[in-house]
Amino acid sequence: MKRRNFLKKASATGLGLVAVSATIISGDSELKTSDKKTFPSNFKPIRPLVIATWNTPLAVATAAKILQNGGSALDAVEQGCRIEEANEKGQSVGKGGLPDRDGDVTLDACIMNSRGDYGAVLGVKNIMHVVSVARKVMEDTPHVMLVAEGAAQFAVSKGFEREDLLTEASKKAWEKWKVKSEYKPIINIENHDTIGMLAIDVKGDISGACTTSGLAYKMAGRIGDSPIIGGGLFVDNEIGGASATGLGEEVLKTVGSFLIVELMRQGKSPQEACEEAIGRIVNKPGKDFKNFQVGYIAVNKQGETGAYSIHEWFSYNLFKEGENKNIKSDYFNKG
Ligand code: SD4
Repeated sequence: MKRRNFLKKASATGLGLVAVSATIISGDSELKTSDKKTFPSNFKPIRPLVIATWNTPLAVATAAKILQNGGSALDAVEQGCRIEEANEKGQSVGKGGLPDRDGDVTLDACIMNSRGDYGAVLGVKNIMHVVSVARKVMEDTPHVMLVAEGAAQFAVSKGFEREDLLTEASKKAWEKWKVKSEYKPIINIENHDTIGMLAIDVKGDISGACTTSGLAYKMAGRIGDSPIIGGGLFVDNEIGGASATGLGEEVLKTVGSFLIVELMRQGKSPQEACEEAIGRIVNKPGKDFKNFQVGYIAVNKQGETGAYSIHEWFSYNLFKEGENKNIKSDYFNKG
């Protein structure tokens, strides 16, 4: 039953819903429209634009170049993310990513286009460019997610090559970790280069992608937020997009990226929306957020951006109006 009909029926049957609060009815799309942030008629949306988690200047420059040449936001985010996947020094993504407890590098990635399509691969071994495999899942299969060996076989069928992703440096780090085998997420140290990227192309269309090797020394089979729609990434071409980094379990429990986009839909700026999403994590009763980090980035359709994290030292790269800058994010825990 439509909400309006339900309300009519309820008052006709004397259920006494006269004092229905604004929060209850705020889900109605007619009302939501009136809540939407309005921009002056001469407001020019900022485009093209790229925003990505952490200090990822080359990835962002690569994406920006595609957009400046008239390419699509989808191509931009895919190619941008591939830069970090191929960067062996980045130990949270692609080749060189830190392995799980058993020494296996397993990768997660997803991608969303401006039509709201989504593709993802989870827990994939031995394939470097998982963001591109995720795109193939989105475009060439009737599914949205492929996992582990099935995803790797699909990748191989599409021409991707299997290769060893464990570099000497990551192997050494894992061997050192094995001595104590202590698992605790370390703020900003193990979580420093998962890339979540959002782009707006010259036509104003928005796409996003996210790729990671997940938490270092995770349990075999563990999947975080990065490849999960609404967790590590969400894009709605009418509203904007959001992406996450940090302790995926906390992002998933609050459906962080979806939450941010929905808050923007209700009229919040990207900055306000990111702050509220962090608030949902840190304000849980008894939540000890001191020992983990979560960071969000967001952009709306007009090209306004936002970023917020629990702790200091989260940063993001932003390309707009011809400039590509690394910017330190504001954060919650100011002691
Ligand atoms: C995860 N969110 O798997 C990812 C980890 C991350 O930088 O962001 N690392 O939980």
